[in-house]
Parts: sequence; structure tokens; C-alpha cells
Amino acid sequence: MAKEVKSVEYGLEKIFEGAQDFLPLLGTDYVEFYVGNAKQAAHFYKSAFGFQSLAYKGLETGSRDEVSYVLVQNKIRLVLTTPLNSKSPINEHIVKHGDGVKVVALWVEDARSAFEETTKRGAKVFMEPTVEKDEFGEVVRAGIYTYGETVHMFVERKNYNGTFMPGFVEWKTQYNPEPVGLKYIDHMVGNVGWGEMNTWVKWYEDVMGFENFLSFDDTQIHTEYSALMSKVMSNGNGRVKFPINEPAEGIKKSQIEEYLDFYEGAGVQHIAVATDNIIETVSALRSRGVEFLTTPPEEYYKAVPGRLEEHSHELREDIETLKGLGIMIDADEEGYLLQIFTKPVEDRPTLFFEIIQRMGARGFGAGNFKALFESIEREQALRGTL
Ligand code: TYF
Ligand code: FE
Repeated sequence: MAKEVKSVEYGLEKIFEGAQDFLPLLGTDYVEFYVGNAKQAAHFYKSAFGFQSLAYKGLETGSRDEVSYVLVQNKIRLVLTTPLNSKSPINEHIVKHGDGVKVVALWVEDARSAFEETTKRGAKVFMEPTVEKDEFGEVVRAGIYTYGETVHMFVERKNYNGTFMPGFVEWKTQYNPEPVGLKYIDHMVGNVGWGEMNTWVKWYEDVMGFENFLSFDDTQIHTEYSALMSKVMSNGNGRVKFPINEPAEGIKKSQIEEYLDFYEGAGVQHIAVATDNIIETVSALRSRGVEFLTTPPEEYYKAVPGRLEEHSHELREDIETLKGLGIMIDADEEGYLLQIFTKPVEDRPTLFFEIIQRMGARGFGAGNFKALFESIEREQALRGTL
């Protein structure tokens, strides 16, 4: 499998040479989840994933219709939002999709320009440019829809020096579990319906100015039973990467179809978070009760040195330790990477997390796809959805 990665041409260099980026992105600003019980979800992300309390809005701060908890770990900010009454439109989102990602917010210099440039290229409006102010300055936000009911919010905070955003107060609490070493969001993956991948690839190209960085077709991504296709979209400076998956024909139901059935439409499938010490991070997550997919079989680890070829001697981590934790290893021309996937983090088999440590590699672990998808299929079989 590693050989297939080597035939891949990364599409990014083209962007650097290209015309001026009409949508310069500074990075991911925050990820907002609509959930049934934000108070309990916040406790879970603190206790299990090592996030820290940052900010809050709710009845005590004058927010009568919804409550939000903001959590932080290094550069990652999560916002957990729950409606406070049946009138809020957030309820419909939760009824349909269950807990899930509503907003993938992108940090920009100029939110009005981001909104204009994308809407004139055909983006559907979620929120017109809106200025929010408090004693710490102002934040400008504007939102557009992407796949399903998911939203990209552009966030301009160059004239703001408060904790998070106007409307929120600093959230101080006695309960502050240690971080687990999660550093930043490496990529966020969307699942879209049959035949829709290329529509969304084109949307990211035309509306957002992204480039197709890597592609995997169903001959590369398949098991004995099922298949899928995936294209990785990247913005010009490579800070924001969005792979898009669609199901492909197989003899059994693919994990992408399972997701689409339970999420009742397209949405965010996984959030990949980077660490610079995956052994420590995964050991901590496991000890705090985070559930990971079942470990690849013995043959997978036996094949690792052969699969890594010239990168085999670069591997700093002990294979036995990686095996003990269920961490997978892959290499491409530029180096290797280590990755592992959680089980879904809610009762519907929808959103999950990936923990990734890049040691030079810019790929997505194509050499691990087979082992990963077989592991997911073992879970699907238990759920009766394979
Ligand atoms: O983001 C990726 O491409 C990798 C592999 O359903 C992957 O993490 C691809 C598809 C999928 C789960 C993981
Ligand atoms: Fe991933």
C-alpha cells in the first residue's frame, strides 16, 4: 500500500505559484458542536480529552435561548452549544443529526471580504457580516453553508483582545484536568452523499479557492466488503485541509453510508488533531476512558518495517509500544506518520477523532486504510450495519 502513496503528486506547489489568494486563511478559529447537553459534553471533553475551560455564555450572562461552553487545548478551540428552550432552531439540528459539528470557523484578517469573495462565487449565506463589541474590542463574523447543514464561519479578531468573543465571559472553574498534548487541528473530514464528492471538490475550488491536494479512489480505499473515495482539499498556505469522502459500490454497506444514514445527511466525519508525542497522548487518553477502534492484527505490525522501506530506520518509536497502544504507522516520500482513531464519540455512529503525529509525512495514512477500514467494519458488524 505504501507504494501507492509514492505515486501521488501533491497538488499544493501550484497554489503557491498561483494568483493572489482571494480567501487568505490564518487557520481554524473554532469548531462548534450542537449538542443535547453542553454542560455534560464540556465535562467529557475536559475529563477525557484534556481540554481546559475558557469561556461561557448562558442564562447568567444574559443569553436566554442558548448556552455555550468554550474549551481550549493549545491552538484548538471547541464550542459546545445547547438550546435552552424549544423555540431555538438549534433543536431541529439536534433532532435530525444528533450531536455533531455545526460550525467549522476559519480565522481571517477580513471577514467582510471573505464573505463577499465567497458569496459572489456562489456560497449560500448562513450569516451576513455581523460586528459584536464589548470592552475588549470587536469581532466581525460572517457565515456560509458548506456540505449538508454544516457552516464555515469567517472570524476576524484583529481588533479584539478578550478571552474568546463578545457575549462570553471567562469561565473559571476548580476542575481543570491536565491537557493530553493535543496541539492543533490537522484536518477535518466531511462525508457527502453518493456521487457528490466532485461537486464539493469543485465548490471548494471555485468558492473557497482551495486546491485538490491528494486523491484516493475506490481501488485504493477498499476492504473485502466495502469501498469509498476521498479527495483532500487544501487552502493556499496548507493550514486548512478538508478531505471529502463519498461512498463507493461494495458488497456490504460502507462506513460512509452508515454515517450518512445515522447523521441523516452530509456532515463532519472526523476531526484529526495533531500531537508531537502520540505515545504519551494516546496513553493519557486511554487511561481517561477514551475508546479507540480495535487494534490492527499482529500481521499488520509484522509488515511495518517492509512497508516503511527507507523510512524504517527513521522510526524513533518502538514498534512494540505502538502495537500495545494500537497506533498505526505509514510513510510517504517525505517521512512517516503515526495515527489512531477513536470510536464515535456519541451514540449515533457518526463523528470520531483521529490523533496524528507527523514525522515529515504530508499524506493521510493511505498505507493504513485497509487495516483501519477492517477495524471500522468490525465495529459496524457489532452494530448490525455492515
Ligand atoms: O483523513 C483521512 O483521509 C484519513 C483516513 O472514512 C480516513 O484519516 C479516510 C476515510 C475515512 C476514515 C479515515
Ligand atoms: Fe484523517
